[in-house]
Amino acid sequence: MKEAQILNGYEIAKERYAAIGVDTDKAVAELEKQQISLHCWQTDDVIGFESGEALSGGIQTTGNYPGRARNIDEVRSDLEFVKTLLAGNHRVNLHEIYGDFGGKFVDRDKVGVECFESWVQWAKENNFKLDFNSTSFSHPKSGDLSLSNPDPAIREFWIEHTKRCRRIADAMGKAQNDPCIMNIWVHDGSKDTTVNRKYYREILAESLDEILKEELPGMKTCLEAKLFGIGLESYTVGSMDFFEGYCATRKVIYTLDTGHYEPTENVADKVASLLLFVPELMLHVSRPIRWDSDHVTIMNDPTLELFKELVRADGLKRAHVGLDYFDASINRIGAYIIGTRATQKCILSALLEPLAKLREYEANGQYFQRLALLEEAKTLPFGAVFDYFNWKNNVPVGEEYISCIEQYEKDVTSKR
Ligand code: RNT
Ligand code: ZN
Repeated sequence: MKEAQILNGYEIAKERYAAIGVDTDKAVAELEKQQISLHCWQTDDVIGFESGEALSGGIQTTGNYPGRARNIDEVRSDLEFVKTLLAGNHRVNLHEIYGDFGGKFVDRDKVGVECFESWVQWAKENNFKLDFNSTSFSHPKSGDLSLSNPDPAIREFWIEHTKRCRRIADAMGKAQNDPCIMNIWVHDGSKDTTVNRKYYREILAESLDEILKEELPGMKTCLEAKLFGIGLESYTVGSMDFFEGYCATRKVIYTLDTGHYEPTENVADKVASLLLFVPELMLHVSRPIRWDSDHVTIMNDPTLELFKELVRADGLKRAHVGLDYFDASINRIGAYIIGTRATQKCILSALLEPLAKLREYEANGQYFQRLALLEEAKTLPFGAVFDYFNWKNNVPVGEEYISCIEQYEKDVTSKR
């Protein structure tokens, strides 16, 4: 797109928004500050570098598009390329199985900071901040139950793993002078009718209490709830109710993965309740199609609503925004850019809402006016502001990134 076109479009948009009390420059500045945690597992279909064990634990990737990253250098090179196509400074979200194990097998109860030193170094060189995840899936000891396992040996193994991961996250946070956000998701559940439902939840709560005992100022822990997993359809130990209660009573960050709720549930509406009772939120922005299918995030109604609710609740500053999908059926780098830019579009759209006026209408009981303005806001020249945002940050504007990704595919990923 031509520079003059972008700037003219922006000037018109700026005036139009100003007329309803919205400052577009301010919204763009806020969006520039909003970091998005890029989930490293989109590069290689959640395989990692531990042993190449098949993905298990209720999650699944589908597709075999060529060009999957096969080793640590390829994951890093893909992420470095991704960075060139995104405005703003972002984070990289690592799973434990993406450690730099130096060709050796390091079991999960033996992992330590040394396995992530090269990541810390790489992140520093590339101006990324790191986030982290313990990994309880894809392991011979995963089974159906990990932290909620009645067998003390298995439970201890996973407690030890998770404690070590928290220490790794702490070291990352200290090295980058910014807390590393560590997510704990365990797949624990059961395929069929379960009668001891409360029992496993008691064990999970006990395990988590044990894990969280250690004070680690360089990191923050968050806990992810889920509806069900593949092969674990009837019962999920770490359900919504479980983690809402746990996070509220223990004051722990709640991870809201948009793929983890009933298909007709209004996920966005959870934000304004959760923010009253948990310290912060971690978001896994995803797109479920019929189930938790982890499709590439797009600018759709649920995602728009999610960020509108966050802005309306003044909660964006209490939310850590991350992505969580794994699509192996299309160009994986393309999947990153579509999803990250879609998330940025949804955030921008929320920041451009004429909130002051809408609140005034609501307070006065002027409900026709409120609905009318919400409708009109949908067709304001939002795209011109998003184009300007990308132009201002020297990254491709609009569909220009398609050819950049095609070029990278030609030069790099197609040769794998
Ligand atoms: C699984 C959870 C979890 C994983 C990642 C790989 O349903 O969403 O966040 O996707 O940890
Ligand atoms: Zn998730």
